[in-house]
Amino acid sequence: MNNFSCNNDHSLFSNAFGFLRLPLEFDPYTQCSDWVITGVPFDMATSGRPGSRFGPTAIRQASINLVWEQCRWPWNFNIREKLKIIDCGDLVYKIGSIQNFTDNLQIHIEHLLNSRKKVFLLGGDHYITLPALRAYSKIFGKIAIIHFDAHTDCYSNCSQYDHGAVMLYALNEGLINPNLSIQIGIRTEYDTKFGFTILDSEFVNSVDTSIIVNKIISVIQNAPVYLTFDIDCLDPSIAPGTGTPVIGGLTSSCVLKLIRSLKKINIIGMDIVEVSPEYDCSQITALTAATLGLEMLYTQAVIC
Ligand SMILES: [Mn+2]
Repeated sequence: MNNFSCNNDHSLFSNAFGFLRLPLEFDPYTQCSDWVITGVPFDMATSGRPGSRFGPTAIRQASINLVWEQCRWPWNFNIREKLKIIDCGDLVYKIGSIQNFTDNLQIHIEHLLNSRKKVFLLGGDHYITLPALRAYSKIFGKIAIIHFDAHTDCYSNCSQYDHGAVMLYALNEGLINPNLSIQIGIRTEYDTKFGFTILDSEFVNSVDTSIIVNKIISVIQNAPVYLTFDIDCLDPSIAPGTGTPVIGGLTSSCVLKLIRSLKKINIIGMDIVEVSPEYDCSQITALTAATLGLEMLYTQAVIC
């Protein structure tokens, strides 16, 4: 019978449930774990092309390609032996109600944080980060953010529910400390008045990655940090599957180096957002997101 068990399934296409083929745990609050992955299939705050509600499923599907490696290169250990990760499936909310979605996500994260778990969200559009920051701020006070994006998401002409104003609302609500926060990969119009350290894509693409790493560490210091990764910080030639692509972005090898350097940072929560599989080619955006997600988790396993 064992031959028919999904535990023995090493295929890249079947029995694909949670991230990294983890079984779905629908009661994550009482389960023992370090990190809880939650899919957030929400894209009602998208200003450009919708479709990131299908992001979590695409990322999970692509992550199956990463399961066969016991120790992901170039790490020298098996993450499963150092970090307990569970995937609790997708957040459920009343379809059509952005407020219900907002409340449900914040409550879900608060429950997890109160049971001493960290949360890794798979979006969804970037609006999902706002209820997450509200939950984190309730427990940790004003936190720092590392924000990878093509946009600052500080645009003042947005409605209450808009993925282009998430960081502005987070600032106005006092959830984050801009002086301890950094935005990386920006290449649309921006204003420095908000206090963030901004490393635009032209700068990131023209200097050695070690300079960027040192800058991140010097800005963040020892502050508790929420890492939010908008996939559109990457160049559209690498990550076309997203709602608001902008050319001139970062390369995946640059971003891999930056993510791997974050093992020295006190990360308390993470997300990857804006993967929109409808505009993807050969699942490359989903694979990139899945791989970066695994790399983010590896940085946390080093700390354990
Ligand atoms: Mn964004």
